[in-house]
Amino acid sequence: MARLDFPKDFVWGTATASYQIEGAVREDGRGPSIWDTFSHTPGKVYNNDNGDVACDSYHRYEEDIALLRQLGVNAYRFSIAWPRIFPQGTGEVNPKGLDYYRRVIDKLLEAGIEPCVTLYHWDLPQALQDRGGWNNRETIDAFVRYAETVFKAFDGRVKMWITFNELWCVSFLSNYLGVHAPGNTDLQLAVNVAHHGLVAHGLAVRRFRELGIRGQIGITHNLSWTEPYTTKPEDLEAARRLRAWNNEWFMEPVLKGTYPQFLVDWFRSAQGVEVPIQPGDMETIAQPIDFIGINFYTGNYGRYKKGEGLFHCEEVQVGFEKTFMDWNVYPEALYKVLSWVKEEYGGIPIYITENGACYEDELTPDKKVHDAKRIEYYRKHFIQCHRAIESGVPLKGYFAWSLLDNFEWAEGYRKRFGLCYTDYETLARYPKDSYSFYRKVIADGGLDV
Ligand code: IFM
Repeated sequence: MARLDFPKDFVWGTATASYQIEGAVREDGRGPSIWDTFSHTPGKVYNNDNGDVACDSYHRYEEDIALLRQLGVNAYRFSIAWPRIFPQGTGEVNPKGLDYYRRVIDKLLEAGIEPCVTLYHWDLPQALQDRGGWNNRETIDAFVRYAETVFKAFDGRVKMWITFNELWCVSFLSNYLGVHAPGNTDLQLAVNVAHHGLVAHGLAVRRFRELGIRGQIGITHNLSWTEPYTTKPEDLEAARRLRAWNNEWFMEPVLKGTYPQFLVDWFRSAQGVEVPIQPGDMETIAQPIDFIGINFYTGNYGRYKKGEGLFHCEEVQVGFEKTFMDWNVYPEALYKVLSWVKEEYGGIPIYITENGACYEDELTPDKKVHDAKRIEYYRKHFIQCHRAIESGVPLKGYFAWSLLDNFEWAEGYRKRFGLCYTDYETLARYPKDSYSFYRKVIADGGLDV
């Protein structure tokens, strides 16, 4: 048995997002978001579930913070719902929206937990979508106004800020694959959305610096790893295209001020799609940031197959265990991603801002959940985090997804990622075995393997 100790100042946390946990969608002046519209459109979400009530964290946040305190985390990542702050996206600030997050932040600080705020975790005000959403550059200006309002309101109390969560999902999953709100299926539109999100990120960072806001700011990308199945050139290239679509397309503009040229050419020649870059955009996007957030869940093997998807790359099944999302359990891919980020982008501090697993949980009559597979998933990923740190990757912290089971977007409530089980009938929360496991890792500052 070996002992894996993490650095003393390692940040241990959990993460959630507003629409997934809050509920109270019509309370205290909140305006509708694209997720209200989408989830209320029959057939878009499994079982036609929606976030009207979700985990009711809007009313139960004190209970959630008590769970965080018992867990022993030193940070909690949550997102602010833009439509609570500006119900119509722009216009007058809604003070009650700010008050809610002030209460959450105060409670966290009282509990000795650092708040880590994500500004955009997908709940775009519907009023902005009605004017074109992220396809319209006016949404960028609205975002910057929203961001600066929140920066000023919580300056000094929030020390860690994330502009966007997973622009790949905001753009390609939501506007090309049509799986998430607003549900479009147009590649040019998706590329526009990705670009405008990146510009909005850069402008918000610039504003953060101009205002002299204290603390660190970064962005979170969902990265994954496609390993080529063979060393044949066509397989190497196919896997590379898929990795670049998931990873470089978002990392390179932010950290180098360029798009991966071969993919720009690919989009242009294979799809007739152009990136809508305006003068100054790339400099804006590449504002220096303090850290990069990585959400990591899975990876795969890929090989060339003509006509397969956008990039002629098919996934090869090599016998990985799968989670209930049907995602491969491939912990070494986390190490590969972290090592690649260090090699490609130098010493930028990294936080894993999400990692976790969905399994079919069962609540026993004595209100326990014996989620051994989730524990194993965490254990294996902690080993890879430790391995990365040992090899010199500047990994500074880890946020488990998620504190509690919640609204899993198009999958509704059937897919559970929580360390705590949510009983959606009573809204009671029950810590699972994985919660106790994580608590011990945090308390011990590491684990025996
Ligand atoms: O639930 C989501 C989260 O909102 C964004 N990252 C992936 C999670 C699991 O699918």
